[in-house]
Amino acid sequence: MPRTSDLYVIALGSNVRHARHGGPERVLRAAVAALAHAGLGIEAMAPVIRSAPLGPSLRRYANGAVLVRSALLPPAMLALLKSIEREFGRRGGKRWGSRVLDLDIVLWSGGEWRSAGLCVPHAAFRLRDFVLRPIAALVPNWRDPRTGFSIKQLHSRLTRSLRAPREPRPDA
Ligand code: PH2
Ligand code: MG
Ligand code: MG
Repeated sequence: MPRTSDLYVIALGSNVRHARHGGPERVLRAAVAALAHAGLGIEAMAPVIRSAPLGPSLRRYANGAVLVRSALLPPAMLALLKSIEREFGRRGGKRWGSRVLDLDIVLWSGGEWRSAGLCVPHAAFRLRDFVLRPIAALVPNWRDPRTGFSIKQLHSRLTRSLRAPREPRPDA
């Protein structure tokens, strides 16, 4: 069967204001418009959340996720996302440093993909609340091809483990 369209879950992040688009949440909305303009079918967008920075940056992030339809294979999708990041003024910069726009492929309906510089599902998405929370609002029943857990299950396992150290043990 020829490949007519695949689904992708793309995570969006921003913690730097853009001169024209405005603050991080506006950057994410402008980025979704740019994805549509580039020919991707926007099926749904998760509510944007604010999150504390993970890593050295001090500014809070806006994080979000979109479900998109496209016939592109993962390497072509990655190249498109990188070109949109550059369009928004993103330059190389420090690993995990502040960024005006970050677009990551998290999930692909084709399952797993590995090639130079690209790993789908995203290598760390199961450990990040700011990635899983928007995606759980978007596609709660999508199954992670690696673990077999649904996004909803991955998210509740993560938030349980994040909260666990503060919970008194029954026998404490
Ligand atoms: N992205 C990073 C590093 N740290 N922290 C938050 N809260 N949100 C992000 O999107 C994020 C981050 C590298 O991509
Ligand atoms: Mg990222
Ligand atoms: Mg990235």
